[in-house]
Amino acid sequence: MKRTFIKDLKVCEEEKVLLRGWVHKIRDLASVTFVMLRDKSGIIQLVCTKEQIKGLRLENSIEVTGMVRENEKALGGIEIEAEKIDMVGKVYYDKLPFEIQGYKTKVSLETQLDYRTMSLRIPKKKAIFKIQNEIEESFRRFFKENDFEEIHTPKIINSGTEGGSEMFTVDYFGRRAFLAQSPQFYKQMMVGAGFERVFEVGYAYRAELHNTYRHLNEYISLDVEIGFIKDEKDLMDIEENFLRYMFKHLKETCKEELKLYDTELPDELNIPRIPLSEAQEILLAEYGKKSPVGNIDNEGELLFAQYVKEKYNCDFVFLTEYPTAKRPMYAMECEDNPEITKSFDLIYKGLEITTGGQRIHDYEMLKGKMEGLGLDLEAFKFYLDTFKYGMPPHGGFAIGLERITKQVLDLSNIREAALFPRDMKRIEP
Ligand code: AMO
Repeated sequence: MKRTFIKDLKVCEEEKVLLRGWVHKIRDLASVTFVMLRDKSGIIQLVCTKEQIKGLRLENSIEVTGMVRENEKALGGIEIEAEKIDMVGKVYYDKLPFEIQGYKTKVSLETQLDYRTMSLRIPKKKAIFKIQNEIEESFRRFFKENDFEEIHTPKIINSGTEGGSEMFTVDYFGRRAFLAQSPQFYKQMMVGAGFERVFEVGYAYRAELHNTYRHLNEYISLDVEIGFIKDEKDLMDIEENFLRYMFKHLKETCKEELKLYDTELPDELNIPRIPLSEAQEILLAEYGKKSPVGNIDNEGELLFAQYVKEKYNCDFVFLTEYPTAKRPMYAMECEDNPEITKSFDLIYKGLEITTGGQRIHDYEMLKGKMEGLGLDLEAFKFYLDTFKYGMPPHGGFAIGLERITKQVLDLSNIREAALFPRDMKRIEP
């Protein structure tokens, strides 16, 4: 008999089915015994005999054959009258690390992460990754539908892309190599390679000494790069269109999962675009909040998000015109003011989820910029050479997948949105 997933069970279909899954809950009453069976797609009530549940414990994995019956009182209006239950996966524990059924939020995040395969069995925790999966799916679909091609670029590299010293080193056959902080150079090179429009879903590594609710040392970056743009406004337009597409897709595909998280997804999206310096002035005038030179700190981001929500009724804001001194060497300067770049950040509910911008595409200009910064041109030759052969005006952006998931669901810690998070203290499980 073919196995049926719980989500595919239909009311009024009195037929025999084969189900597989885990024992979620056992209710052994005087007159009747119920087992709640959980599989990857849902939970269903089994009506069993005392004999059938002998030796059965929570989280045993089992195989069940039985008849589908209608029952108004049961979850989803149906239950299974079990004919045969086979235990296919034994359990070996004295006490579960925490309850899966009736899970209490007081289980610390550390414990949840220590027992990750168990915490992921909790339907509400699992839902995070269904939603994350659909964010990724909508990203792929949207960009493919818009003539982008998916690429995969190396994660072991020989030079930094984002500046700073936040790189993990790797012993590469006796040579020093690094883990990529971003596919930045390679996605630009792929525009130069004639692909014009590319995207990548891949890991990025940051050796940042940050132990916060919003930093991971290994995160998934949704990267985009586009050739023949006019300026950075084209990039913000496309990111905004993607977000509209993503929210629609999530509403269509994750109804049940979203319900578990009491979160509102916008029906319409018109994201204000505000120059960074203006945002800093508003923060000072409205909240007496001083900002660091050329940036807004985390508290400022949260306050500014509050301001934007009140004024524009929007959870997002593009901060534009970041100072040249604060952006990596590849950022394109504004024609009328070399002090600022054609770049932006996207803040979502007070957290930066994207950085993007137009890049320098002229060989001489880029070379001059790198020399000015004292960079070793030899180490960047593979990148710089691309610009000798008719590199078009281009730009792109990157969205942190765990960060956008965290913000969609209002999770309090980014680690909740990573299956097996890597942070300063944790490299297992
Ligand atoms: P940036 O360094 O701002 O830009 O990173 C882009 C986005 O990636 C996410 N992110 C992180 N998420 C979790 N933990 C971290 N430690 C972390 N660091 C970054 C954030 C951030 O907005 N090359 C540029 C992008 C571009 O211009 O195309 C870059 O990597 O969501």
